[in-house]
Amino acid sequence: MEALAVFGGNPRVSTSSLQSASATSKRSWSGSLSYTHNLTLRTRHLSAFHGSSSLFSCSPTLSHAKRRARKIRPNIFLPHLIASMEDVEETYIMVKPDGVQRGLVGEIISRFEKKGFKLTGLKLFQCPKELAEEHYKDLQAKPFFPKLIQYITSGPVVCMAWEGVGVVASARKLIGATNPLQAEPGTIRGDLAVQTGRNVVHGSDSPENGKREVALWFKEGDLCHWTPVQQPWLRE
Ligand code: IDP
Ligand code: MG
Repeated sequence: MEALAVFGGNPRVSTSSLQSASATSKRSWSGSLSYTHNLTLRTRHLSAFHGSSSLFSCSPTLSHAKRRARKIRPNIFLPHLIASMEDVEETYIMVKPDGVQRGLVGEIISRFEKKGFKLTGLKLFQCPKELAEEHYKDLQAKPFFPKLIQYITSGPVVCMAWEGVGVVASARKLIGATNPLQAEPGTIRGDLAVQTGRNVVHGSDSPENGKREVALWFKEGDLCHWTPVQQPWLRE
């Protein structure tokens, strides 16, 4: 390898031979790495790097011939590169109508914020019946389905998209068991609710459903791809 150059976050930058190795949505890219010999790889969360200088010791402005003459080898710090390519998931979190009515919106958002995940979408929304039915289509055969749809459409919900490595499973842990009486203290449902039919919050149950639900509740233009300043303090 000769040299690598770091570019800022254009999510629509070039394709690559390495890109196919990563089965992630375009939406979640926030940066790119470009190898000067027509090898371009895209990665995320370059802000997790402590600037390009700590990653690449070889100046990208030197010509190939000059570098060869000087026998300069780039010093890529591999752990940073690997960490940056860890699978960033997205999850759909929703404060249900009871959570909104009970004034728990701030409390619930705060739990995910404090944990260190990245908020990429947020809106207060009156959910139409069709959307609620589509969202919960896997539960269609359950006897509680009609009541569930009535509950979810009974008032505004707060829709959120969150992003991060391991965010789907971690959010489920933060939320707690479906039945709030069985949810551990310290979890959202364990601390703030008493009944399954009023369990204040929803969280996607798999990375696939995370993508599906974020796409269902948000238009691409509603989502914000940004780099929190705290990122280098959250992931090495
Ligand atoms: P989850 O929200 O923990 O993923 P699911 O089994 O996917 O739990 O159920 C979706 C939602 O359906 C629950 O959060 C709850 O609001 C509702 N629900 C599930 N089981 C029951 C039930 O037995 N009675 C009433 N509502 C239920
Ligand atoms: Mg579920």
